[in-house]
Amino acid sequence: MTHNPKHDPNGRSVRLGRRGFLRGAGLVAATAPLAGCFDGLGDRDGTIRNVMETANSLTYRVQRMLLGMDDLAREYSESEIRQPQRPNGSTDPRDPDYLALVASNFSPYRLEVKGAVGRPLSLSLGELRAMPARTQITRHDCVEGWSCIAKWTGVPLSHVLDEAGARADARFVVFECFDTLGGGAGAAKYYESIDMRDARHPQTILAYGLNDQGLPVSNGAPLRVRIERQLGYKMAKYIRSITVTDDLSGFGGGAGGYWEDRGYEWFAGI
Ligand SMILES: Nc1nc2c(c(=O)[nH]1)N[C@H]1C(S)=C(S)[C@@H](COP(=O)(O)O)O[C@H]1N2
Ligand SMILES: [Mo]
Repeated sequence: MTHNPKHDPNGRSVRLGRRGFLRGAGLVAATAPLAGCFDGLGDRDGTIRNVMETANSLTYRVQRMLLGMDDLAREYSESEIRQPQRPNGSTDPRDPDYLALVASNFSPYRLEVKGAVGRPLSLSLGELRAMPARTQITRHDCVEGWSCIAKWTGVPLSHVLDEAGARADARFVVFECFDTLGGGAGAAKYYESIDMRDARHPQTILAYGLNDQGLPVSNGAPLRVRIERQLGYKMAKYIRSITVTDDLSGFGGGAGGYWEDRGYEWFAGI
């Protein structure tokens, strides 16, 4: 499946999702329990988005104000996992370097951590799995209007950033991926970026496990990021490197992500 910006809910650029809004207002308990994967979320915040400003920078500031630094996204119980996590975007990368990793069961895989760090790292999956782990059952919201609840296990990104000695005042973390998305002249490597606040958020993990199993190829093996307060397209799968930087202009088309280069907003808070 691919995203067509024309089909993007027209308020996505300014969306202040119901969850985020109610959480900000302290009304989480009033939201209906949601379970499994389901469609039809397109209108869920129609009222709110219509009254919000359109400038992404303003949205960003407003959401940051409402959400706070460390507010947690809602976590669910085991019984609320009803279906497998629905694979979307790239689900079976054909890039030769990725296929080579699949062929050797990811044993040669190394996560590169570089940029504004005191100690650049090259981490094997064994090293990542030996780090402190966090498991969380959370809801994934795709901009296309579907959601899934799934259980993710991985190492907090903040731990990896600490190990690498990431510069404390650096602004962004960029994820570069193995997969190429799109065809013909539009084909490009997937990448994403987040600010340091989301990078250091306690629920931001580099996940290698899904629903108590290893992460499947369709969901981003061997490593994908979870950023629980933003939409699905921010959560890079098939991560090959992490770069700490103040400047997004050197990556992809310069807008901070594959979909951002094609018109999506950089801050996709929900
Ligand atoms: N590398 C990479 N990451 C990606 C994508 C992709 O195509 N390539 N798609 C994004 C989108 S739009 C969504 S909704 C989620 C889908 O994650 P899932 O396949 O685990 O459901 O991954 C995101 N991360
Ligand atoms: Mo998505």
